[in-house]
Amino acid sequence: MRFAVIGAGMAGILSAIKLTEAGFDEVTVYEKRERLGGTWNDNTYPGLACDVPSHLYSYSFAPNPEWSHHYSPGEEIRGYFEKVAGDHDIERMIRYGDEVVRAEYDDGRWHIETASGHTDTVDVVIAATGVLHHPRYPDIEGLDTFAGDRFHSARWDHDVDLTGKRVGVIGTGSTAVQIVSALVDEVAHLDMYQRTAQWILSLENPEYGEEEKQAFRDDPESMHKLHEELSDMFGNFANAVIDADSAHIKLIAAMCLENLEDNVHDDELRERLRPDYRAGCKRLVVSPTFYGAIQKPNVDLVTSGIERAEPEGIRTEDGELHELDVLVLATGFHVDAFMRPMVVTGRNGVKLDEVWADRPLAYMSISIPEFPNLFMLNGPNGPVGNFSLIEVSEYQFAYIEQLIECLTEGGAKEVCATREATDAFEAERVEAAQDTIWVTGCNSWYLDDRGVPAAWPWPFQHFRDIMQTPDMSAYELR
Ligand code: N01
Repeated sequence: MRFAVIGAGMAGILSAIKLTEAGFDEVTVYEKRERLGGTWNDNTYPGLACDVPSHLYSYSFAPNPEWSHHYSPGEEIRGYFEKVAGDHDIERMIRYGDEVVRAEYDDGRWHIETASGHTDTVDVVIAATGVLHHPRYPDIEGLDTFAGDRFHSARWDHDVDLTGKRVGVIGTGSTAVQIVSALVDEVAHLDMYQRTAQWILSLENPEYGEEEKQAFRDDPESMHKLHEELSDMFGNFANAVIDADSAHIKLIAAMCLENLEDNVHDDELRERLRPDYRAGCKRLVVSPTFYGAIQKPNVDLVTSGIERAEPEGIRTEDGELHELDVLVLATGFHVDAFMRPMVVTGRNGVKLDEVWADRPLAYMSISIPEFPNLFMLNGPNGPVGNFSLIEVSEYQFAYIEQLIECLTEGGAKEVCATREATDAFEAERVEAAQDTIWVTGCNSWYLDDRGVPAAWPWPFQHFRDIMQTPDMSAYELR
């Protein structure tokens, strides 16, 4: 059996390790960038960190006693993935700097083509291409006329020295909040352009002291225990957001409100920072430092809408010109692209772009009808945003391994979800999504073009349970 894993981020590295452990040695990981790490390679902006605790945002099989903080910085996380890849000797399988542009299923195998013209033929494709991956640039008139430096948060230009500059940050999501908090003391002036206020949960981020790290080194079991405890804690959060009436989501809302009331001192600024929708409706922003940063004298929260960009800066709807040297677009991602723009062709010439013309869908977010032996990690409508995606990927991979066994031991040549099972799954998912906090009156990247959350709307335990064993009646084996 030959495998192509697409993407050397967290999920691609996991796949390569698990396939190797299962005894497969014909595995190539295609990575379009020159380094592994996926989102932790793309994002290098100041203040980058993960708001999932580090001891949870770790592979269960690779606990790390060296985490510096409860929520460790991005470069440290990328370093962790590099170390795990090295420890498991999978770097040799990664083909760097070559993007897969085409995958076509023909004669029972997948034919892969990369941007450099390299071709490969494999039995199984694992798409580990990420979710928050394709930068979304704002549609702002005159953006190209801005004379200063300008870049998206996920394409940070480290050649631009921000010291003493006037910097504008567009956006108020998790990314913008981290950037503003990190830059405030470095720049001369900072404007944050807010279209929508955000609820902010303040969680402290202590360092791990040497004694604590030594205790983890001496007793790796304690890290497993901590991983489990944190997983349960996050399970509670996941359960809270899928039930808009839950006591837990009300508690989170109260914590966010208290943070706003206690920590923003100016009445007028506090009102401008107060969201007009429920906490958790958008993906919750976690920051113990943002309110401190936004109240510094060199920072302006700009709430008048953006009229256009001009060579000197941003003109807002109130007529004011905000002069800037640098403009940062923390404007999020196209979350419905998944493995596209890769051209993927399944059985009988069916094109993924056509199957996903309305919107992406997949059975259990893993398998697409008519695309046999192609499995996705963190595919459409999965548990994104409110779980540790590492834990999610581990469950998904264990499930995919059982589908692969149908090919290696079950005598089948093809396995993929049926159309009926996929449609039924999707209908149940859409129905359940109506009870979630995500549909209580806000705009967010969770919502698809119909306003239906493109996310997993069931309890965390349900996800764990359902990933244990594939229901083979939902699959077609040939
Ligand atoms: O992107 P976003 P992000 N004019 O889509 C605004 C994960 N993450 O990169 O809300 C003006 O959340 C837009 O405004 P509005 C996490 O899952 C995790 O910040 O649409 N503004 C919004 O404020 C997160 O949710 C960590 O009205 C415009 C912002 O841009 C996800 O990544 C850290 C605009 C986009 O926010 C995405 O976060 C960072 C326009 N034309 C990210 N267009 C962790 O710590 C867009 N906006 C794990």
